[in-house]
Amino acid sequence: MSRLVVVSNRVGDMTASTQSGGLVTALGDALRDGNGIWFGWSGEVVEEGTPAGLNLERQGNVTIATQPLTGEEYDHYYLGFSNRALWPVFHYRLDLADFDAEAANTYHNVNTRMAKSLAGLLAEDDVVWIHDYHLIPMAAELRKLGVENRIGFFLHIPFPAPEIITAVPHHEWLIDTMFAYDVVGFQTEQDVQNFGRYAEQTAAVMTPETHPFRTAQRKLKVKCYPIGIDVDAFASMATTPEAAERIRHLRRGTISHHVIGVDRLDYSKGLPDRFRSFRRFLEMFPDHRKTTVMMQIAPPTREELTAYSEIRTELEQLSGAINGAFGDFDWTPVRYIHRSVPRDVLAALFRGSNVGLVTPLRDGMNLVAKEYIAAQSRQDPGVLVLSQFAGAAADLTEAIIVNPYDADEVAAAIHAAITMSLEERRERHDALLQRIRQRDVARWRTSFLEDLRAEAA
Ligand code: ADQ
Repeated sequence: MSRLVVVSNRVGDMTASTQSGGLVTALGDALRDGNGIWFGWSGEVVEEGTPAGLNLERQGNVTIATQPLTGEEYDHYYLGFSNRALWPVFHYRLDLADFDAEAANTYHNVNTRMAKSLAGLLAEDDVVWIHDYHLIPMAAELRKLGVENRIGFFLHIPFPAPEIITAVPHHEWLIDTMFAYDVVGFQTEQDVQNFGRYAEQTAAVMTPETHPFRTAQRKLKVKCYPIGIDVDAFASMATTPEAAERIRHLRRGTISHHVIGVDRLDYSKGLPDRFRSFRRFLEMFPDHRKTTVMMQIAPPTREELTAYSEIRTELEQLSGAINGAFGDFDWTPVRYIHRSVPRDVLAALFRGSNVGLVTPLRDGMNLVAKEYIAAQSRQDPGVLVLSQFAGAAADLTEAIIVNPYDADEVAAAIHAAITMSLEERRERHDALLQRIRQRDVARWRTSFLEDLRAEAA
């Protein structure tokens, strides 16, 4: 079988355990099976003028190929265009987007430089799988260098409606480069439709004669490949003796209802709205006050960006205000933890919580929703409350689906979840568990790679 070359902004650690999550779990086996290469940014930031050498390291039978970024590249390519322009726009937050021409240029240049380094590593029949919004134009840059290999792209975040994406200056250039791929994968049918609508409405993209990337041989396949998790690996972390001990600790004293949220501290995750919804729950259902606790685990990310430091301050104020207004000497309603937590601890916390609160304002998929389901006991499962704006909502229809902007609705959903009969909880959970098993991470990987390799053989 042809060798797999994975390209992503950050590369994973192939020596980490298979339970580490992220792309390592998702792609590890496919890379190991065929002596693959994983190419991307090393995470290092070096001074301008430092030769941008390629660092090659063998981890088992996988080659890890990385390059550093200069300080300027980090500021403009990573923080600037990727995370101050594309991330907010793709999550429908035009109000937070900052379009800076220098950042856009550097984004292009980093993609060009990375493509040149990667081209030198490619063998004729390698298949290349590029990931996410940092690297959209990479295939176009590879094509310019004469690379004719099969190249696929998967977008982990939403592809927004054309009315939104056309706000990005030079969006035609950016989206045009997606036509240099053989396969473009999205999380949901909605994303596929949005891409189709954009293509229809933007004539330049649709004219094959004017499109240098489209040839009779290269037809673009656009499809939805919903990402999943390794259900058994996650479930097994939730059922260890250590997990049982943690769970006992969660529901102590008067606490019979434990509500959990786990998200990177990102404005797309709807955390302030979630805190306001929990406050509404305490106002609307005073009987549940002393028996219910909400734990929110939200590790910091992208802290250099103002939008992220602002949301941190906002959450600290909101949790402080709720605890001040409602808390008592023997009860703290909100437990807010601003750091990363080992995955086995997360699994135990999920299993010990009656309600999983996953209420992003926009999310490509949201794996926490699937992890919460995987961690539950089948005999006595908790209830998932899920935002209609998470990609996961397309599949996980037996969750309580909510509008995260509507605090009263989310508050009522928390109440419905903690008062739901065991029979209904089991029915919903069985259906959800079946769904996440059908569409697990192995299926995501194999279906994408089958399509990518389809005409390569
Ligand atoms: P993210 O925005 O990072 O991913 P998500 O899908 O929820 O969102 O994945 C987060 C992962 O990080 C989960 O595995 C979760 O358990 C873990 N995590 C979160 N908080 C943690 C904490 N405090 N400590 C340890 N681990 C924590 C992007 C897109 C999503 C898409 C994924 C995969 O934004 O929509 O589902 O990629 O494609």
